[in-house]
Amino acid sequence: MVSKAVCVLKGTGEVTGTILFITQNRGDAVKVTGEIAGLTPGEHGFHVHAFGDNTNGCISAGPHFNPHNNNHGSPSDEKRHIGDLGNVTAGGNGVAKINIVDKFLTLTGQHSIIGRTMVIHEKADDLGKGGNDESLKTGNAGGRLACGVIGIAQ
Ligand SMILES: [Cu+2]
Ligand SMILES: [Zn+2]
Repeated sequence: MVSKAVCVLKGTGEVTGTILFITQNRGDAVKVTGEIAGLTPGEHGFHVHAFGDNTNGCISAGPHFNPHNNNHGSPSDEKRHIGDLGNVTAGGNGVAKINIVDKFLTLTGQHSIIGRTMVIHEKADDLGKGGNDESLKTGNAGGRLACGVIGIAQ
């Protein structure tokens, strides 16, 4: 059974984007594709945050989605937040093209990301290697430029 989800990113500034999530079978890796525009060139932290709540803008999405109580890490780490998708890189035109395959994300079951929020950050995510407490929580990725709730796609 193919599962699909979609997320439209919006913020208070210029940053916008659309992200698609697709998985072939329950338990398979999730493919994440899409585009984010209006960014400054370079790396920007990109995570699934815990709550699908936008009442006070992107801040209401809470911390990184972390049901196993791990430290923040890199997408390639065995122990990390489920929501840790690392960085996306914007080119000189401010557009980041996203093409990620992730084995920890899931669109089904208890730890499904549907109903949670995708956030694109102001700064690069240090992937837990920053050598301070904040690095192990947020990757020091700074402010939240845009976000959107992950919903079931057509
Ligand atoms: Cu984040
Ligand atoms: Zn994290």
